[in-house]
Amino acid sequence: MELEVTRSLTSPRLWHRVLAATASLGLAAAALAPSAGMAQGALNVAFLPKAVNNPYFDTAARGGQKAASELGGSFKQVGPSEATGAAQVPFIQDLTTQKVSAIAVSAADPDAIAPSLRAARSAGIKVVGYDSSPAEGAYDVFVNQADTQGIGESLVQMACDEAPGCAGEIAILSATSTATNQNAWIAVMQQTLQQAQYSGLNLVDTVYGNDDDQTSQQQAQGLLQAHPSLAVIVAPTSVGIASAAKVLEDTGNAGSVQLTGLGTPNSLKAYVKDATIKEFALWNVENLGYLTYYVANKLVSGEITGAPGESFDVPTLGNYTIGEKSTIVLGPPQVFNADNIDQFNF
Ligand code: RAM
Repeated sequence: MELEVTRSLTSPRLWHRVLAATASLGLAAAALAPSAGMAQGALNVAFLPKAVNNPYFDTAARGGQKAASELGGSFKQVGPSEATGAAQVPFIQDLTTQKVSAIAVSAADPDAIAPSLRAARSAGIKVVGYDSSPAEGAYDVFVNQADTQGIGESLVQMACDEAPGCAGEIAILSATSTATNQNAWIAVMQQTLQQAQYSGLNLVDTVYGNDDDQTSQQQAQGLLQAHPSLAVIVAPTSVGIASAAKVLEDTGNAGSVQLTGLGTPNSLKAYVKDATIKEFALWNVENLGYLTYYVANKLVSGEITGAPGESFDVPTLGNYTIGEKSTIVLGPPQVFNADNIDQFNF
């Protein structure tokens, strides 16, 4: 588990109080002079998400592009269409051959991509993990979107909010079984469920939709069939939660089986308005990409090395200090519900 350093909220109850204010954080940034903070030589950063064609990663890419234009660097996003480590490896190898200055990667499988990332680092390329951490030793800095403990606890708290009387069967619809971020959150959920206040909740199943819409829908249907008394599905994946919402509506289970987790507001707005989903969470994904690009720039320029204790400023976001396992934390996430969802557009 990554140790957070700054700007995180660990209490799920506190998260619920973080309201729309965070939405505007950073997005109205004044443009910087193009050369401000720019690394020596051409700054050329490639983002490699778990998979392309996922709106979540497209939003992060927008933040990366914004930072690139502020810094006078170049930006590109490349990646596979399926979220596996094996499919990410050839992209890492290609980017290494191209001698990009930095690779920002969300690990679909931390161990599968570690050898190729280590080879990239040996070739002088900086590696920034974002969203889902690569293995230790295979990156320079990992940009965590929010405190891992806080995300896991909040997922349990939302399940408790949604289950009548905070009691009954719950199931997790995850992304891929190898994803660092998903597994870290699920581990925190399992620990949190041991607490007395959640003793009425019974985690009966964890299934994997691989961040693929069809597979996620099949897995959601499988949960409904296997667990006729299911109270809540928790889907900590932006793809899976939208797929599960569709299944609940299509099968007439919306309202009787509750759904919560992590997702993008635009993909879930309709489901919040018709009460298929009452609340879910996410962080400022554009800022995640923006911060990631700035970290890449600072590594390339030598302003930071990734060592714990180093601190630095990022325009509009503030000051960050690198913590254990060379990790920084973007900031607190946002809880979305019918009262605030119209204020967000991503
Ligand atoms: C999916 C991916 C990503 C996760 C989000 C919430 O897009 O699994 O890694 O952070 O959901």
